[in-house]
Order: sequence, then C-alpha cells, then structure tokens
Amino acid sequence: MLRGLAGTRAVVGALLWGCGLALLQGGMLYPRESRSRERKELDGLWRFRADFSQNRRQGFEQQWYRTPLRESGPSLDMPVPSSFNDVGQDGRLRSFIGWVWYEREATLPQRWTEDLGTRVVLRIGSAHYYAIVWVNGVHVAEHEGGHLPFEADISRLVQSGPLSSCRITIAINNTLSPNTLPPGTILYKTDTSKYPKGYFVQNTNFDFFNYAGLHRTVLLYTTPTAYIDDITVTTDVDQDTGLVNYQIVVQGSEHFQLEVCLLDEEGTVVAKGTGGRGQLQVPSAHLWWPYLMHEHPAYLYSLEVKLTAQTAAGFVSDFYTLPVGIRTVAVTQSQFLINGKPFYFHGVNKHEDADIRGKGFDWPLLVKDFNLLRWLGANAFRTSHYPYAEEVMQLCDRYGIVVIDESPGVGIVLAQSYSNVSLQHHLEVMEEMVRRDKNHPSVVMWSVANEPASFLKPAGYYFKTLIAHTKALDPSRPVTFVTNSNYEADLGVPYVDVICVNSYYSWYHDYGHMEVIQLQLATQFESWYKTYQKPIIQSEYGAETITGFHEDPPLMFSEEYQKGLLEQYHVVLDQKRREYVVGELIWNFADFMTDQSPQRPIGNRKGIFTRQRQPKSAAFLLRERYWKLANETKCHRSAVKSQCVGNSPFTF
Ligand code: GCB
Repeated sequence: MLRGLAGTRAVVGALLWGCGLALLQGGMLYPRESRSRERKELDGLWRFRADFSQNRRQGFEQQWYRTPLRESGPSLDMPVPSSFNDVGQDGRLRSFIGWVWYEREATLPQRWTEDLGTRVVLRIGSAHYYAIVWVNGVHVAEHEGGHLPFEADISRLVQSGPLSSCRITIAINNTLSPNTLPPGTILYKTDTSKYPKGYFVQNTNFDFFNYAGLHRTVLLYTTPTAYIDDITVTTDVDQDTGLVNYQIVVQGSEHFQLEVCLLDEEGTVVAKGTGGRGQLQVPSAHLWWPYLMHEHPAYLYSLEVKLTAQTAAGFVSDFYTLPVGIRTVAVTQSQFLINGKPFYFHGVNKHEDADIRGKGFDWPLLVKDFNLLRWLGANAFRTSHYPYAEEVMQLCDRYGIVVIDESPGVGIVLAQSYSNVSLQHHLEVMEEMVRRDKNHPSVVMWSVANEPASFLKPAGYYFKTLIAHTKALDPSRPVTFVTNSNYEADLGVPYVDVICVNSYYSWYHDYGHMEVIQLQLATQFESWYKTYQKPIIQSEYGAETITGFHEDPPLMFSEEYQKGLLEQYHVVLDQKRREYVVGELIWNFADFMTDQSPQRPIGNRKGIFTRQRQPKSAAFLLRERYWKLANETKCHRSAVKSQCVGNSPFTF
C-alpha cells in the first residue's frame, strides 16, 4: 500500500512539488465584492467519492476528472464546507486515508463568459491536505497544505466558447508524510497473521483528528483583467498621528493610476494618496485597541483603493476596500506592548472543531465562539495549531481579539521532518500565511510551530532560518514558536522574540498532586527568564475534565480537579505577571476530537466548554479571573480610570 500511495504521489509528483513558489507569485486578497468585483459562492452539496481502491489510484487511472463523477461510478452527496469524516454512516470513510474526489457544476452569469475584460478566478479556502483541481476536465491548479487558500485564473477556460456552466473537480489527499505540515507517517502492518494484506495506518504526532475535505468556502470571483493584486499595509503612530504605510501591486497593465482614500468609521475621508506606495497621515487617529483595553476597542478604518488602468480593450477600473487598524506592536525584555502600553494576553487556545462538520467552517459556530470569548473576558487566542479561516481573523479585527497566528508546524518530532525538503516547505507555508494574514491588526505575533523536538541537533538551524525568513517577510511583528522542551536543551528559543511555553504540571506527571504545581511552575518561569531575559507566555496549561464528573476532594477528570489545577497556576501567574510573564492561554477553549486512544475518551476533554460549547465549572472561574485582569489593566491607565467599575460583570 505504501507503494500505492507513494506511487500516487509519484504520478502527480512532477506537478506536485514544483508548485509552491509559483503559487506565491501574486497576492491573496480576501475576495470582497466591490463596484468592479463579483463573487459567487459554491457552498452546498457537492458530489463525492472516496477512492477505496487498493492503491487509491483508480481515480487517476480512470481519469475521473474527464467526465461527470456520476458517470464513472456511484457518488455521495457531500456538504461543503465540511470535513467528510463525520457526516456519513460508513466507518471506513471516517478513517479514510488517500484520495477523495469532489465535484460540482457552477452556473456562470453570461457576462463572465462573454466579456473578455472580465477575469474569472476560482478560489479554494482550504482543501486538506493536497489538492488537484480541474475545470471541465482541464487541470487548473494544485496546492499543498490544508489550511491556506489557493486560486486559479480560469478566465480563458470559461471564455473559450459558448458556455453557461462549468464542472469543477477537486481531488484531495489527506495523507501526511514526514515532509508535510503537519508531518505524519504511514505505517504498514505486514504481519499477515494479524493484519490483512496491504494494511496500513496513518500515524501523527499531534493531538487532534486529521479531518479532511473542503473545509472552507469554494468560490468564483471576478476582477477586471487589470486588477489590484495585492495590498500591504503597516501602521505606526507618531504622537497622536496615525501613519498608514501602503504598498499596492497591480497586474494586467503597466499603464495605470492608483488612488487611495482612508475613511473613518463614520465614512469621513481622513487621508488621501496616489501611487503604488506611500504613507497616509491621520491626525488624532483612533487606534486599534484590544477588547477590554479601551472604551472603543477595535477601531477600523477603511482603505479604499481605486485602480484606473489602460488595457487593450480601453480603460478599466478596479476597486478594493481593505479594513485597516492603526496600532503598534513592540516587545521589550519583559513586556509585550500594544500602542506602547503593556498588554497581558488572557485568553485561550482553540481548534477549528465541532460535531458532524469537523473542521468545516460554520457561521453559527463562529458567532457562538466569539460570544463566548467576549463573555469570558478573553482578549486573545492562539490559532493552535494551524491558520484559521479568514472570516475568523476578520471577526478578531472587528472585536479586538488579539491573535497569535500559528502555522501548521505541529508534530515536528522526527529527524526526517528537519530535512531541507521539510524546511523548504515550511518556509513556503510561512510565505502563504504571511501573505494571507499580514493586514490583520488583530495578528500581533507569528508562531511558526508548536512543540517541535527543538532539542534535536538540526532544530537550531531549522528555527534560525524559519524565524529569520518570517521576520524578513514581515518585519513589523514578533515571531515565536511554542516550546515544551527543557530550557537548557532548546535550540530554537534563542531566535524567538517571546518565549511561549506549554506545561501540564500535575497532569501528565505527578498525577493528582496539585501541591507541586506552584513550585514547578515558578521554577519553569525563573529558569527560562534567567537564561533569556525575554517575556514569557504560558501558552498552554490545563486538565482533562469530563463535564458532569464531580469529586471533592478533587480527583483527576472531575470539574473540581480542573478548577483546582487552574487555581494553582494562577497563584504563580499572578506573581510573575508583575515581572515578565505577559500572558496565559488555557488549553483549551472547547473539547475537541482526536485520534482514538486509551487516553482520549471521545476526544480531548481539556476544554473549559464542551464540544457543544456548554460551560464547565472552570469557565466561570476563568471568567471571573479574566474580567478582573482586564479591569486591572484598565485601572492602571489613568485616562480611563473612571471606567474601572461598571463595564465588568463583576464588582471588585
Ligand atoms: C499539548 C499540545 C496540544 C495537546 C495538549 C494535550 O502540549 O500542544 O496539542 O492537545 O498538549 O491536551 O495534551
């Protein structure tokens, strides 16, 4: 079977591995409607087939992309966006490894197919993990990586003859190898007295279920043939003047003019500019402040960009509006500063995860999660352990929820995963991630990985290179990775700006002994700080808890134990946050699905909410703490002293 799968990848290999850099040419602006741009979402039911053939290559051998899927065999209805794993009743699909095939017909407006001045783009928000795309049987795109968008310009195809619809076929392979992100291995079980011939399993070194499918919106959108391809905005503050630096990339014409206009929330123009790069100055600027740090958090301006370009067909205009938050981020030896003020991260780690849909994007779930975050008084989260949907980042911008944006570099523990092939892919993933998320004011730091084996010899070069590359891509934000290695052995931490450390005292060791937490945690902080003099975030801590289990005195897995363990952490966090600890992120916001194992009773239960988003006792404990922390931060700032009491649901 290994040969089968490897063979499958070899078949497409030449196309497969060469595409990364080519994809990075060009921007990846979120597809917004404007006077010059339309979008057509292709969410809903798609046709679907998993290739259960022994070598998983039947789809390629029989060229399933050439004709409608229903003609080459039976197919299922499959919702998009959704993971395919949990929607069916067939257990084989839940744990399927290999190629699955999606297909859908899209009806195109007449103008899109007839107006040669229109550019039609197919955009796939997330296809986990490797995807090949055909339109009407013609190969149009390939992409490696399950969490970032990719596009194909399909104008020529849909404008080449009379056509009112097009057939989109997407083959997706969820196999993980030592060089993918996240990495994994396929293990062949060859003892035929125990396993059937060809039996194999996918092994991973991360603690969440490897859901797969079309996880985010698939859509078509249009631009004129000369178009605004990319916008990069960075901001600064000088006294009370906001500085908005912009850079715009245009494609499709060399003769063009650009006008930019910055509007405040009332729609009043506050600054104007022309040309592909420049600086806008906003006197008395409203800064973008995190939630609970200011009476008007998350202030967003709108940057309206207008392109007028000369093309063979005459003059065309393209319009794109980008939300802009003016804020600064800086790191000192012991502080994380937003707009020059110390910021303390009090928040959560999340997952994109829910019943039935798996990692499929879902608006009601998203809105519920943000309502819970705000109820909790959380001001931050980490996108553990991969980039989340763009709509999530947009809500963070709008609500002032600060983000540590993490790459899918989770489970890098094998020596092979430190090879040059892996590093090269990781560099490209960082490029794609920075390209997608660079303009979000909510993103204040990049995390290149979670809990790698950073004590292995090659880790030093790997993280030095990766972090330097990320900083070169975006000099405006600090870079980190999240470690659980020993402070003396970690070869990657010398290169980070902020130390993010995970620990599970009295959970994965010293089980049941909460009395050792304070000593062990204080030692952890002191050791790291003495060695590096960099601010520290407790980026994970927590305890498994089955909602409704009660034991007093507390026993592991009970709600009382989870609360008790958190309280012990809080004692030390309260001491050290006055020195150099700049944040605490609970593991985890909600229970989530994992691979099956004796340690995981239907998933990881360290959520403070259940998977259905109902609170455990610990949620109330954290809520009280987070609002108190928020109040303290506010009270330290004399300008808003009068607001110390009143905003909070608690009186102190
Ligand atoms: C960790 C990992 C996270 C796991 C968590 C746990 O350190 O970063 O992915 O889910 O521990 O619950 O074991």
